[in-house]
Amino acid sequence: MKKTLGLFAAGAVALAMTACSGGATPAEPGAAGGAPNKPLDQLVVGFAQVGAESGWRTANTKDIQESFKTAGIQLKFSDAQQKQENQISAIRSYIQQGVDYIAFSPVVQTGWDAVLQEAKTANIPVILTDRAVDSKDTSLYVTFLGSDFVAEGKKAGEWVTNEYKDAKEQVSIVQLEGTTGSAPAIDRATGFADVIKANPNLKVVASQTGDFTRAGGKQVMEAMLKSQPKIDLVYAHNDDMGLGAIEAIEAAGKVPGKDIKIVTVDAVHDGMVALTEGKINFIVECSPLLGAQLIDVIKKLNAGEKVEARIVTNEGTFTQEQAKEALPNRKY
Ligand code: GZL
Ligand code: ZN
Repeated sequence: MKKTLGLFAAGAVALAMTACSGGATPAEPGAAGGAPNKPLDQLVVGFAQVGAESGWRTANTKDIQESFKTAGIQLKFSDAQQKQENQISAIRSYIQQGVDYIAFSPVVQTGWDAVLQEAKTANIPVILTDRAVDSKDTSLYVTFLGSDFVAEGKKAGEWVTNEYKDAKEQVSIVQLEGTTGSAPAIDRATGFADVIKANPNLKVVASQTGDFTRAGGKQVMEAMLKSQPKIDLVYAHNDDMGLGAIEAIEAAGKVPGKDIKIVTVDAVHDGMVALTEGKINFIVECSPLLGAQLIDVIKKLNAGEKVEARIVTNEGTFTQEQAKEALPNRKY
């Protein structure tokens, strides 16, 4: 009897050992790589934000900070001023501090594998919010929570195609691109081009990055107004560059929304105001309100529950009429 008990006990210990060595069933509390099942007020999350380049970004930051406050989860927050090296060093510092989770919006798609591997080695799950990375190894992050930027580009293309369906001559389009190498800039250009190629009259005569900022949009638009004999429409990858383009168009003595139509993406407050004023003609929404979904992912991981590998935010589009309706009760 004594011998059997001894064997049983040894077996149980061995089982427990494997359970704590990281290959654990997620529900095993405290197991490395498993679910910590910590009380929420003991969780610490490191967030490496892109910067404060646009109205979208500041709305996104505010929403994330408020969501963590409401959830009672500690947030360490950094602003990388749109520099990848700053985001990488912020992520490294969160690894050093041994946070429970790391979340970030990668300023560009490439160059993340090394630091994400360091987080994985340290058993710190990483959550991508807003923008994606092009890492082939999807085990480097738990989920990508954010918009479908190709779909956003397609929605902009559909409006333009419809607006000019009866055009008999070339419609000259200039494109103000977002940050070079960023997922939204790459995908919004792809989606747009995919749709407008159906009508050979629709031609992108110039395309340049304004880095998602008002100043960038204004500078690029000033140059394009000088270099392009004719511009019928501006497709700006975000409202802020569209607002900068409005300043340049007005300074050139033309009427934005009429002489030169404008289509943008985001639907932040100032963009929606310009849409109600007719200076922008159509806006494709990109929601910055990712905080609640990020908290939900963290709670699920903490409880050892499954999380979808891709969580797409739902968002719509706005005409001038719809903007007038929506503006009074928008959160940002
Ligand atoms: C899109 C986001 C983009 C916004 C810009 O999800 O990454 O970055 O469209 C922001 O306004 O700067
Ligand atoms: Zn206002």
